[in-house]
Amino acid sequence: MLTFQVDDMTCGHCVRAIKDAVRALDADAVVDVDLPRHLVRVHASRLDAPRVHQALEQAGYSPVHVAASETVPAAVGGCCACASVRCACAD
Ligand SMILES: [Cu+2]
Repeated sequence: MLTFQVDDMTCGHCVRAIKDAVRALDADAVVDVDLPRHLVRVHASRLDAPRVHQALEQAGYSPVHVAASETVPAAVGGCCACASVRCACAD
């Protein structure tokens, strides 16, 4: 499993764009997104971290690869910056 912290993933639109970017590399990839914590987990045996990182960058995001053993801090600060789509972390 590859885990990325993507702090500029802020809403459902971003989630879809990120999933699409990963699945463009590997149609069988499973992408779990934890939007409140800005985490993207990719389950794909055919992909490695640099390829996923590059795809997310090309989709317009700033991913940081997180080693599996690292604990990820809880999301800091406010909520979604996208006004057009309802943010999943608003509840
Ligand atoms: Cu967004």
